[in-house]
Amino acid sequence: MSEEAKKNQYSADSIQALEGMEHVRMRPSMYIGDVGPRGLHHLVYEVVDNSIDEAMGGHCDTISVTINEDNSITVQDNGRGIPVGLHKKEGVSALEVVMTKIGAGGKFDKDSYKVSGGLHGVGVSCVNALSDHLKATVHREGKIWEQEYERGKTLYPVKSIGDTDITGTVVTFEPDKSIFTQTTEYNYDTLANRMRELAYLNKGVTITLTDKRNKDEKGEFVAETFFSNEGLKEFIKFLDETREPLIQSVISMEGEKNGIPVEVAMIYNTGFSENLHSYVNNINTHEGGTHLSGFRRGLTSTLKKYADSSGMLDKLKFEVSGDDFREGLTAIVSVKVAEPQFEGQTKTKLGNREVTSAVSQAVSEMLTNYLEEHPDDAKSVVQKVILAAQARHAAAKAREMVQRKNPMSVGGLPGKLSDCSEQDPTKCEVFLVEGDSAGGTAKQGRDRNFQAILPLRGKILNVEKAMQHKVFENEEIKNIYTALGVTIGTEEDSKALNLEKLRYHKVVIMCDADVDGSHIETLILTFFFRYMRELIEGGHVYIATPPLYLVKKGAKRRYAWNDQERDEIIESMKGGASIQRYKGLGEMNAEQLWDTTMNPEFRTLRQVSIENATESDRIFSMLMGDEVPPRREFIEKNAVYANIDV
Ligand code: 0RA
Repeated sequence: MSEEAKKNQYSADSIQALEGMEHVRMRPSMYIGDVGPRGLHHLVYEVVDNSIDEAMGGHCDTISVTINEDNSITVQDNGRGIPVGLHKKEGVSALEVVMTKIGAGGKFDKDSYKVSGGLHGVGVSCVNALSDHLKATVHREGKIWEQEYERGKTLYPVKSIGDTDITGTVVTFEPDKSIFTQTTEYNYDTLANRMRELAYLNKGVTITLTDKRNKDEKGEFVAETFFSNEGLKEFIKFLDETREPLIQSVISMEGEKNGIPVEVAMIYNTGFSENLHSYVNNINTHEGGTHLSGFRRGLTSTLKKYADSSGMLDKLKFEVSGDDFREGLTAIVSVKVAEPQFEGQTKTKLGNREVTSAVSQAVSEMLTNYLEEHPDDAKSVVQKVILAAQARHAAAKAREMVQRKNPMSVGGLPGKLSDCSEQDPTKCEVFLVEGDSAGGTAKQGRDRNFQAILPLRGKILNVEKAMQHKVFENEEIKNIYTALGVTIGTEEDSKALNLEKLRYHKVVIMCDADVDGSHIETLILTFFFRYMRELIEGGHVYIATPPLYLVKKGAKRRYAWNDQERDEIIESMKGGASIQRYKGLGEMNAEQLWDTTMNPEFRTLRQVSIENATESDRIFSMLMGDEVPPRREFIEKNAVYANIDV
């Protein structure tokens, strides 16, 4: 290539790089999912993932994440440091390439086993593009190197700013307020949950999280250190902390099958729910996929073989099904896949076919060993499976009742449902309302064209403590199924929810804004989480937010949703205002309920999402389970009423 051609090539490349970065700024959602709180936190995960990669290669054992006072984030690791030398093809420092080229990642380090990377695997350059300001500092070969950027644009060439005797990379970034318009405030708990999860998934790596915005009682910054010696084994103990174990110890394995690193840990508890968590390259695969199928296959075939040969099934009059082996099971499957194919609605379902048999084999070997070495535990598990099969038999009948009713015929709808006239489900909403009296008010206040009301009587069943057939026999729960028009069981999965005939695309939980109301709200959410997870994942579940106060002065009426708003309104009215505290929905008349809580123009609906299914699972089992002490601790820690952000 001539000098001239080289120059042109270089500028062509840098234009391409620029275009890549511009594209990230133009279409951020394509890269980080969204520009709400989720996307904002995703930036941190993306940077941390790079350090995790370095740790997985065995070059790093400590990562620190700091939320700075101004909500900027600093991530530091003690790895080798991003190379700063000339990148031959690009003609600039490798550091600059990593920071400014979309998809550059670790391309020039082919030998490293690179499987981590954020959900979208976009790399740190994407974080750079979406940051007002970013500074990268590298400690490497005795020198400190630095480069800064604004909205992804390099401010100066990589320079050396001094000497050092450590190695590692430090990245500080400030998310761009013009992109993250909703909020640029980081949530400590959200980051802590993810760092804890990463520590369990990558044992031996110390991850610290420091919040410089807040101090504790001792006057020190709020901080936590996450570290796990035993990885998934400890993760299981953490998840099942509030459940009673059925067997002596956590069953676990770690190894490579057909070239795929596989880690599995599981335990049985005395409860009835199935809690499976799966990860691919440290990413939570909510929708499951081939690794989870492999786990199920290995578990079922091994346990079935054992149970058959034990003779314990001989007296059973019906077949044991796959589901029966998973009642009271908590398990985590974590695999590392070089080129993962993500499928499904939220791109969290693993598609790689070859993974199924790898995981299945791993699970078979692990379980066969355990059952041989722990005959007492093996017996307890088989006994539990038999109980589950019997309960399922009873449940099948109850479930048939739920399924048989055809929700499309008016006759089949629950009598308590006040339906809307609109036929297009995408335009329809149903309010699940606590109590008949509030239900009556809601019925008067609603817009009957598109809003339906289903009153629920008092406390609904705590599904966390109930066996399946009790759940399907429950009157209120049956009403919810028929009103929504959803059925259970698809061709692929006997437990999956069939949403094809969902009659309302918004399902709104409307409860009193007090402790009882929040308890009922939690009971309903628990039911949705355990039995209608797909409804939450589809973004159909919402929580209504009735106001707490009515402030009146003469003919003026204003509503307040918290104490601060109330005080501001009182002040703006300049004295003489009277305040009414709404203790329940029942204290509002139909018009007030419409104005504040139901009218789409003015209401605030909180959409329920499963940001972290693992954490939600723990919270539900804790709030709803048998063990009281941890629940009290949780509620005390979370003030007057536990506002679960699932
Ligand atoms: C590629 C090559 C080498 C290090 C890294 C990437 C690296 C990247 C990040 C991102 C955050 N922390 C990091 N630490 C290291 C080093 C190659 C070598 O030294 O031979």
